[in-house]
Order: sequence, then structure tokens, then C-alpha cells
Amino acid sequence: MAFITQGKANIKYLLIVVLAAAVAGGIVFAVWSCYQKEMVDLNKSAEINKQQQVVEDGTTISEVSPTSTPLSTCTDSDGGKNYYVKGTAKDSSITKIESCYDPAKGEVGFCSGSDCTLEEYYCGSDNKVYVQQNYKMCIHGCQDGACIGTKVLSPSGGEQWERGNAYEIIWNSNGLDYPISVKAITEDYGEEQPSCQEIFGPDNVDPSLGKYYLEIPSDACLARYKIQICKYDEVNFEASICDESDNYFSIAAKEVKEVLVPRHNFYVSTNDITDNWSDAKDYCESLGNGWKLPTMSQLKIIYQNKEAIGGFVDDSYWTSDISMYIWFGSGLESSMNPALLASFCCVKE
Ligand SMILES: [Ca+2]
Ligand SMILES: [Ca+2]
Repeated sequence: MAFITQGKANIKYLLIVVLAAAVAGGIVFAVWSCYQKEMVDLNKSAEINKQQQVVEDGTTISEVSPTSTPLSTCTDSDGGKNYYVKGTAKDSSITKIESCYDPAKGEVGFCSGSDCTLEEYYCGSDNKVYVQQNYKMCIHGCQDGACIGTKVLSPSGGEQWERGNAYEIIWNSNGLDYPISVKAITEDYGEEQPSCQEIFGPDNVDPSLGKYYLEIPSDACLARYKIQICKYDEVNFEASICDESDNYFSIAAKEVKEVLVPRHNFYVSTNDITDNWSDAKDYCESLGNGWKLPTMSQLKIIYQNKEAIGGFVDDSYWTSDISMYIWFGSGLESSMNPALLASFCCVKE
């Protein structure tokens, strides 16, 4: 009996041990499973962390598709980190459209304030899409996938522009209503004792055009300038959103190539510009030193010597007499609407 009793006790004991082992095993398996899961997540977050860089205060750059294999192509429709244009960036595993982001609401059409950010996508050198997020990037708010504001692209600095010519100003803008101002401003503008103080350019440009041909006045200061584009707050009459070209460009006097007209005592300067009569007259006078449009009799002499002087084309050439011209193809003298474009040369006695 004792043996049987002891045997039963042993069986019970064995059952308890087996049960305990099973429970313990289950616990160990569960812990191991969790541990494995934790490892995957940790690995994953470690990988993502590795791809993230904090470039400057408030800026985070991260790879959007960290697990994708390197690809041969990546495209970004706004050409990179272009905060004032909404772009779409694409590699072979992902397509991302730039958007305004509010942490409380997620993707939004418009946001402003300290939590408002732009998700700016671009291609890395490894042909993968990256995202840059900066809570300070859109200082005037974010609208429809780009910062509200403008960015002057050209001129960018170092250009040499001449009086009397027109040059292309190029910008990006988003969320700005008509009109904006496009101004050239001298380096010394607003200084107490400026060597030359000049500001010129229109106040009524459509921001959506993205470019404007700015005419340099024939008497503009010979100085260094920047281009400033502004949206004015029409209630408070002050510039509310502005951007300037990154560096200075220079305005120089026109280079005059003068030729003494054979057997006559006056000089002629040819150029490759066509203009209306009034602007042609201003152009010649802007050269200084007595340069002006030729009289009809002077232009006849020039026409007769055009091969010897050189630089002429078969076109109409203005005289100083409003609307009168000579057709240099045949020497025909005639008149036309002075608002039309024609070639011209300048003379100096
Ligand atoms: Ca972009
Ligand atoms: Ca953009």
C-alpha cells in the first residue's frame, strides 16, 4: 500500500513537474517570442535612426524607403529642395507628393504657426527619395504643398548688366495674390550717405508669371544692386513677404564701339538691338558724350558707307526725325509708326 500510495504520489509529483515544465516552457517561449519581435522593431528603428540626420535646428532628414534596394533612377518634379513649388518625388518603390503637415491634423491644405511644416521630398545621391521636414521652414505658412512666399532665382549675383538693356528676373512663388513688386535696389539704398541711391522696377507684376524683363534705365546709377520681390500688405501699406537675390549684380555703362565714318567728321556706333523710336533715341542719348540718333542726311551717308563701316543688317533704321527711317536693304527712305520696332545706330560729331 505504502508503495502504491508512494507510486501515486510519484505520479502526481511527475504530473506537477511536467505541468510546471510546460508552463515554464510556455513562458520562456512567450518571452523569447516577444524578445524576437522586440529585436525586429529595434533593428528597424535602429536602421531608420541611422538614416535620419538633424541638419540644423528644427530640420530632420530621413530616408522614405529605407528597405528598398538602390535604384538607377529617382525623379523630383521641382528639382530638389524647392520650398516654393509643390513637387512629386519618385523612386522605383515609392511616389511621394509634397504636402503641408500639421501634427495635430496630419496632412492639410493650409497651415501656419509653429507646428506647421512642409514635407519637402528630394532625391539623394543614392537615387532614393528622402524627406526634409522643418518646423521653421514656412515662416509665412504652408499652402497646397509649398511654403507661402517667393524666392528670387535669377539674378543670383555676379552678373554685369548694361544701362538701356532689359534683363530677365526669374522667381518661384506660392500663395501670393496679384500684384507683387519687382525692384532693383542699390547696395547703399537707405544709407545716410549713399554714393548713389537708386530703386526702380514695377509694382504691378503677376506673381504667377514667374519672370519679368526689367529694363535698366539709361541713367541708372553705376553701382551694385540686388533684386527684391515683395508682396505688399495693402491694409497696412507695408512689405509683408519679400525675398532678395542672394548676391549683388552690377550695372555698367554701355560699351560703345565707335567708327569714324569714312571721309566725314562724325562717328557711328552700331548695335544689335531693335527698339521703338522713342527708346532708340533714349538709348543713344544714354551713351553720353553727345551720342544721338542720326539725322536723315547723316543716315544717308552711313547707308552709302555701310559696307566699309560694317555691322548693319537689311532692316529699317531710325533717324532723329520721328517716324522717318531708311531701309538698309535698298536705301529706301520712308516713314512708319514710331511705336514699331526698327534697328538703329547712334552718331557723335
Ligand atoms: Ca522637392
Ligand atoms: Ca517643393
